[in-house]
Amino acid sequence: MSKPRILVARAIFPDIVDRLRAHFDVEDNPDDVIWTPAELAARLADKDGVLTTGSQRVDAALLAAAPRLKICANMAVGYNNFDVDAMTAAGVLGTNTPDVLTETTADFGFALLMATARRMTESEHYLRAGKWTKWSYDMFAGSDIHGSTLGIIGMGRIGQGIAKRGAHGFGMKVVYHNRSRLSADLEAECKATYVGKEDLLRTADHVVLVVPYSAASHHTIGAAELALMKPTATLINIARGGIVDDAALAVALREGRIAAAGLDVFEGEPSVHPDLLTVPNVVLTPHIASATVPTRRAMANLAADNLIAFLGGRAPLTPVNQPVPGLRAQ
Ligand code: 8YV
Repeated sequence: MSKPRILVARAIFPDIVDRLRAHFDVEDNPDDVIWTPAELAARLADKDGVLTTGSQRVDAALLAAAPRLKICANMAVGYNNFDVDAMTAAGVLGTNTPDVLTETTADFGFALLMATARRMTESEHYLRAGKWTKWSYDMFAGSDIHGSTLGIIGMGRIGQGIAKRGAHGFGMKVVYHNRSRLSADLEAECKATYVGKEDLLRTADHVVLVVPYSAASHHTIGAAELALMKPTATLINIARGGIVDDAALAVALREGRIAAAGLDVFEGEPSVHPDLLTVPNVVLTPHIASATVPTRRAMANLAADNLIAFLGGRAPLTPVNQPVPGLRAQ
């Protein structure tokens, strides 16, 4: 019997592609070419499965061009690149990579918070530019982390990881806002108090965004929300571009309406709003919150395991939908 055919749509660890080759006929993308949606669709015309990353859109048009496709395994916990309703209606399973990146991403969120509050990149640029000639009392004076109030919007697994780091490691008071409240046990574990979004924005010294992207969370932080924040506050976005109105944020940073921001994700990335590139009080990183070698390997392996299980007739490990089986061409 011939093996199922899959596409590994972006370059990933070669040994994990080899692991997939033991189960499938694999077309991969070792040069990491960024295909247009039409080029991706053409490659999927004869495939049973695809390993995608968070930047590849899977929508009704793509599914119509891929009549044999049964599974899209995202190498990402976020799956806003999937039109889940269209996939479910078409009988296509989606999977993601939860849990394996939680602690690594929470580490990074906290690192970005610290770098932003303590003005680490701004001061490093100053030093590298040869401008450091003397000590002065207010040179790169930032804001404290220990003992301050940490506000987390989006209290899923990663948000909880950041809360624990803040509460247990730095003695922060943690408040959070989420679609639903955590159980009393989880609130106690995270030492976190549920508050309304406005309350959080008004009282937090550091606001961290970890909410999944959807139409409902688009521009969770815009000009009106920035206006509620303390002028000394920092804003950290490790969630998705589009959660923050980047143009409004650049204005707020330039006008000193908030003290600083740390951003790992951007509207329209890899493009970055030009105004964010010219304000000094922002730390910018290229969507690397999950980027450690062990975690990226765990993500790729979990995406591979989902393909191997599902196309091998077994239950997927981390599904995001429940399509009716048998709707797709064999
Ligand atoms: C990925 C992410 O690196 O998991 C996610 O949702 O944002 C990152 O860990 C990115 O989406 C590429 O797949």
